Formats: sequence, structure tokens, C-alpha cells
Amino acid sequence: MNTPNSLISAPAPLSLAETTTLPLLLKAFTGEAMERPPVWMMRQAGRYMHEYQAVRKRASFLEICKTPEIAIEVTLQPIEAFGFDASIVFSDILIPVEAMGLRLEFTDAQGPRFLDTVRSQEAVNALKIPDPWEDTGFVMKALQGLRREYSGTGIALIGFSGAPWTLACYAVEGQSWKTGGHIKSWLMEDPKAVHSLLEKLTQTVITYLCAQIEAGAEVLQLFDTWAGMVASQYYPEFVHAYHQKVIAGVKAKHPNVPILLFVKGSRGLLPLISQTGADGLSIDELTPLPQAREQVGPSLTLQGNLDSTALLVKNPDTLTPLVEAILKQSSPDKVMSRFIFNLGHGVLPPTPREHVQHVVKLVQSWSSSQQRFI
Ligand code: 1CP
Repeated sequence: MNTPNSLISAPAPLSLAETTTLPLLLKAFTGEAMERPPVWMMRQAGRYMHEYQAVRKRASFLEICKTPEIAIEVTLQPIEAFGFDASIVFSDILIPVEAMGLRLEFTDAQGPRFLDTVRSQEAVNALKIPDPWEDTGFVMKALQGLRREYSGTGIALIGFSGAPWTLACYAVEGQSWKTGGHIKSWLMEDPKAVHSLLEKLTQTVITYLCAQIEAGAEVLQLFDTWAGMVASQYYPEFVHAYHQKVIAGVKAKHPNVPILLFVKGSRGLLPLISQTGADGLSIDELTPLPQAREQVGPSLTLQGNLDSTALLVKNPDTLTPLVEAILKQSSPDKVMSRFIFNLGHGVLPPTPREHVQHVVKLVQSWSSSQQRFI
């Protein structure tokens, strides 16, 4: 592969038909049979890799996100190390929210944190809807460089955004949900103000995702990490309706780009979530895949759902039957289709890299017609 610097300095025109064969990730949305599923992992780049730690010694987390050459470098690290079938651009869900006007800071101890919080209608009114190229052009440049890098390799490029609800949680709380529940009382006291925040975030996310497609993303994933924390009576109005709006907004411009939706804690919500317009659902480890399939029907792609903590076991051989069980569950009648192997959530920082390698190798050696690793 080229060095990341040469990627930026040697632009080549993008072509939608640049690979002769469809990347396996895209095939997983067609309903065609696959001998094995594509495999990638949420948070596949990051702290568990010594290559990433080395980059972090010379650049802060936000510098990595905002410097296309470095974002490309760390995005490529897990592809080069483990041979994943798909690559998610290195960035963070909070980047477009910073561009709306909230000051973002990152500390090793606390993680990402907004110095400003949005807890009134006036604060919502003060937010701007950013121009994705002008205000977050570094993400688009990273995608352009990555798309050139993967041309002809069969590796699919994934763009992403946080969903409005999860982004609203960070804008209102300032930091991780774990620290409080201001947004939950705010939506009971002043639902109109919370809707106006969610509407602004929705417009931001739609333009941000469309720009990512125009920069080269072939598949999108919408992360709603905190959606499972909303009381059930509020979920349809404050979470589900905005999934529908974002997906319809992106599809109006780019109907053929598959969209995956990850709702963490989706147990019990899958019949509703299957109605968002998403092409695929990323399932956490709380729902068995056969049950998920039964609840969402035959036409959506499922992604998941090995428990991230399984990768922390001492002996990688412990993982083999767990991976095998998922592969068997996802290929009933020996036919694998509409399935993407992933974790239930992101790779955890203490994960041994050999375990990631082991899982990728296992999935890539699976024969669904023989129902065994070959
Ligand atoms: O060096 C470091 O310490 C940075 C750690 C780190 C990394 C590697 C953060 C801070 N973000 C990321 C990258 C990241 N974040 C990616 C990169 C692509 C990949 O998957 O390889 C993606 C897709 C995200 C998305 C993200 N950021 C989510 C949604 C997905 C999820 O994991 O639930 C969320 C909730 C965030 C916020 C965030 N960013 C970082 C942290 C530690 C957190 C969580 C904070 C909290 O507890 O709320």
C-alpha cells in the first residue's frame, strides 16, 4: 500500500465501478449467497493496537481526527494487520457536533467532553447547521484518500455518524451518558425544545452523511449507542422518528448506498427498528441472531454479534466455538446471505490483538456449504 502522504498528494478520480468484483460487504446487502460473510469490527482501530498507541504519542486524539493523513494512517492499521473486509474511517461521532458550535475537548482520563452544554431553547437556537465540506472537510479528505487506497482491493469503505438521540445526549450532558440524565428530564419538561435540538441534529447528520458518500463512503453506519436508555413510551417519538428522518433524508439523495443502524440495547425493539428504512441492523450480543432474524424478517441484513468481552478470554481457542455458533446461526440451510460478522459493540482497549486476528481468520476460513472452517 502507498504511504498515507502520497494518498493525499496524488488525487485520482473516483469511479463507482472501480472494482471488478463487488466487495463482500456490499454483496451482503444483495441477498446473494456468500460462501462466508464479510468481517469487520466496530472500533477496529484504536487503543488495543500498539501501532495506534505509537501514533498517539505524537498526536492527540483530536489531531488524529482532524489531520487526514493521520486519520488515514490509523484507519489502515487494522486493515494491514488483520485483513478485515471493510474499513471504517477513523473519526468520532462528536466531530460534527463540535462543528455546530460546541467546544470539544479530549482528555485521556475523561474521554471526549463538551465545554458547553445545550439545556435551553436559546442554546439550541445558537447552534448552527455546519457545512460538511467547509467545517469538517478533514473527514471528507480522509474518505477520499481511503477510497483511492482501497480501489480494486475488495475492501469496502464505511462512513458513519452518531444518530440524533445519541448526539443530543452528548450535547445536553456534555459528556458520557454515565454522568447524568438531564436530557431525560428535559424531554418530559419541554419536549418541544428537545425536538428542536433533534431536528437540528437530524439536518446536520443528513448533510454530513451525504457528503461522506460524495467523498467515497460505500456503506454508512448510524450509531445510536444511548438509544436503549430511553423509557419505552418516549422511544418512538424521540429516537425512532429521527432514525426514519435521517435515513429518508440520505436515501432521497443517495438511494443505493446501504445504511446500517446500530441501536445498542435493542432487545425488544427490533420489530420497530426494522421499520426505520435501514438496509441492515447491527445487533448487540443481547439478542440471539435467530431471534433477531425472526423479528426483522428476511430482507434486512444483520450484523453482529460476538460479545466484545469474549475477546478478553485467556486462550483464543475459547473463541472458536463462539464464532462457529454465530456462523451456523447466520447460515441456516447452509446458505449464508445478508449477514456481516461483527461484535456486539466495539473492540475493548485491553483486547489482545492475537484474538482479533484469530476471529478474522476463523470467519474468513468458514465454508457455509460445508458448515465448518476449512
Ligand atoms: O486515543 C483514545 O483514547 C481515543 C479513543 C477513541 C477512539 C479510538 C475515541 C474516544 N473514539 C475513537 C474512535 C471512534 N469512535 C470510531 C473510529 C472508527 C472505528 O470504529 O475504528 C468510531 C466509529 C467512534 C464512534 C463513537 N464515539 C461512538 C459510537 C460507537 C460506540 O462505540 O458506542 C461513541 C459513543 C463515541 C464517543 C466516544 N469517543 C471516544 C470515547 C472514549 C467515547 C465514549 C465516551 C463515553 O463513555 O460516552
